[in-house]
Amino acid sequence: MKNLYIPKRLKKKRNINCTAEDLINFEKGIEKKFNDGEIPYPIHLSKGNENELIEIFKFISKNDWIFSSWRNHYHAYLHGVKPKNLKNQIINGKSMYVSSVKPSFCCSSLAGGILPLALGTALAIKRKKINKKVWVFIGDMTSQMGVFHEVYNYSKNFKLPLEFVIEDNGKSVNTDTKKTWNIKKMKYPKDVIYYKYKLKYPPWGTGKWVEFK
Ligand SMILES: Cc1ncc(C[n+]2csc(CCOP(=O)(O)OP(=O)(O)O)c2C)c(N)n1
Ligand SMILES: [Mg+2]
Repeated sequence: MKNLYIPKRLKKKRNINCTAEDLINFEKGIEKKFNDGEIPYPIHLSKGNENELIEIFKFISKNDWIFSSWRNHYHAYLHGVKPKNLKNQIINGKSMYVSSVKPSFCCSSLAGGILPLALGTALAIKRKKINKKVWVFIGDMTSQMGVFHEVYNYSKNFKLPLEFVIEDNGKSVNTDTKKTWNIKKMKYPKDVIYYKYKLKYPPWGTGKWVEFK
């Protein structure tokens, strides 16, 4: 995949049985429930990055920690949160902060808010000498926040077991990220995972006017 960069030092850890179609169908189910007025809470749907995420999750052990954002349904599904459990959490208003103890999965709906949590977890894992890694998924706009640079530097300087995945859809809601920062080409350190994609849903909701039941 030309639009996906994975550093060579990373090794594959597991097979992913789930297909792009499984992911798309899961989100379609949520879209339908939302449009039918059955989810009176904010939702953020994913579409367009199935193949990139399926590839990335092959490098993630099932015991590792995942930290994600408001747009987390695909990450949770791929990390092994059972689809029924995931769907229930979303229906009950937790689309933006799905969580799970086993597999270890945590989100924050605050832009940048997840980074210090991922860092702290990686620090604890290192101190306790546990054989796990932490993976934090952030968007292109979040990657331009000061907190990303602090967390990145701290984690590298202290050699923490923290991997960064930058998901670049070019936008922050409807704002053009590169235009905002006057950037010609997004640039990242060579040791982060990076992919570019086009989000095939609106930034939040489904684009339809919904009357809640
Ligand atoms: C502190 C904070 N400010 C504003 C928002 C509103 N907000 C929700 S999603 C989002 C877009 C962030 O863009 P990016 O990091 O590229 O993530 P994407 O949704 O494009 O994957 C913003 C600004 C927020 N969640 N938290
Ligand atoms: Mg974005």
